[in-house]
Amino acid sequence: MAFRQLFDPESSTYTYILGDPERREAVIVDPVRVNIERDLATVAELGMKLVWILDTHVHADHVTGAKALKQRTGAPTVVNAHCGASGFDRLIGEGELIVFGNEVIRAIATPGHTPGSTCYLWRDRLLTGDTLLIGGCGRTDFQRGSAEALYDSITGRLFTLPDDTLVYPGHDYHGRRVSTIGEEKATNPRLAGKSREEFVEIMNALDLPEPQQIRVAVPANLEGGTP
Ligand SMILES: N[C@@H](CCC(=O)N[C@@H](CS)C(=O)NCC(=O)O)C(=O)O
Ligand SMILES: [Fe+2]
Repeated sequence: MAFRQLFDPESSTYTYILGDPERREAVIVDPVRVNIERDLATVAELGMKLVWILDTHVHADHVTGAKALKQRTGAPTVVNAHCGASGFDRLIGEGELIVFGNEVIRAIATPGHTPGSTCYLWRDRLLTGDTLLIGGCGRTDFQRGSAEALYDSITGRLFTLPDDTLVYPGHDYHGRRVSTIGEEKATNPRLAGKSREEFVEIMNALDLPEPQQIRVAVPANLEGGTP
């Protein structure tokens, strides 16, 4: 297997490249528009062909590179059907599989941060988008977010995975790169030992400033990003 975790310093976004070295096929998850040359170079260095372009949700803080990468590679773009997005080739739902080379990624629908937020499970690792962050979670105060739904998604879907499942988040604002389901269950301050009501109270009291790019990013991302 091949696996790369790439960082966008402006939005603190992680982009992931998953590859099958045998069949030389790769998948990218959450590409950022401004970094597509880097991402294409990484796929080329691996000697692979990009065959799927996935987004974990409609992002509010950066413009996705999905459509631009599709234009360059011909690979189809994917997002969850509940995102309300129109600019993607495949709208997926709970339990659907993305096949590349001899590998399979499973989509786990985890509404909460947004109604269409999806985690992607591949082998021993889970790409959580903004559903579960290291020591945190995605906010629920815009894009039809729901703290109740997020609690149910995290505790009911993600925390029932094996404890040693690796957690690769969509963002980290403190330089952390990877965690595990077991660690998040035990130490995530928003979730460890917290009831659903306590979690909702925490989320409703966050009072975060709007992402700087939200007014540009959301309309662009509903269309799959700018070509
Ligand atoms: N300062 C950042 C804020 C980004 C932000 O709000 N990120 C969302 C994800 S789209 C979030 O859920 N953040 C969780 C948190 O900050 O705890 C920006 O302007 O882009
Ligand atoms: Fe987000």
